[in-house]
Amino acid sequence: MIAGGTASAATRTPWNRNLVKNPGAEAGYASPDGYATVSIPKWSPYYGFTVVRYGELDFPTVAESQRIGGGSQFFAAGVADPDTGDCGFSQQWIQIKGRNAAIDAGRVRITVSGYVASYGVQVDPAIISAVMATAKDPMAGFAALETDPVWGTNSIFRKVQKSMILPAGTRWIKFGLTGYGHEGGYCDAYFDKISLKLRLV
Ligand SMILES: [Ca+2]
Ligand SMILES: [Ca+2]
Repeated sequence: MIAGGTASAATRTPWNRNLVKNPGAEAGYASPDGYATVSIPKWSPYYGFTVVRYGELDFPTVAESQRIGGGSQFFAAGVADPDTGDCGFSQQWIQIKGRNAAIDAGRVRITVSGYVASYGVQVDPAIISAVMATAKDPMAGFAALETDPVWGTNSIFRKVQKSMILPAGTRWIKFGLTGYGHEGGYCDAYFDKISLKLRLV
């Protein structure tokens, strides 16, 4: 009994812990100029989504990183797709293990949070989202949680946060960082210190 309990506790998704992997863009390399894309450990980036070094010309400064505890790198939606004009986004799938009964009883609260910023006064909205799904399948999503869009912050980061009760049937979460439109050719939706936590209520 004790051994079995320990084993199942180890495989269960923990409460009150950040479930996002590489949440601060610190794993892997930054873009050499803020424009070129890079591979981002633990994330699936699309279009121009990339990682930028604090202090890169025309991007948030090292002092701004120090103010928010942002480390040396952050995420940016990046260069807009030249054909469609679409901004980049990045996703990771999170599986919730061993919590089905609590979820289906309406007793699990999800909270997403992070720091977001954009360039100058440009309308380059940044949104953090979580799509609740029954399976690891883009077609299996049935509910969504999104932070309020933020733009025009003059490269100053703002903390955003949003939460809800996880709907019954949630087994996976498709977590995403998205630039929702842009001025100029670059989608200046910046993200850092991203978090997704579950807690029992
Ligand atoms: Ca960072
Ligand atoms: Ca822009």
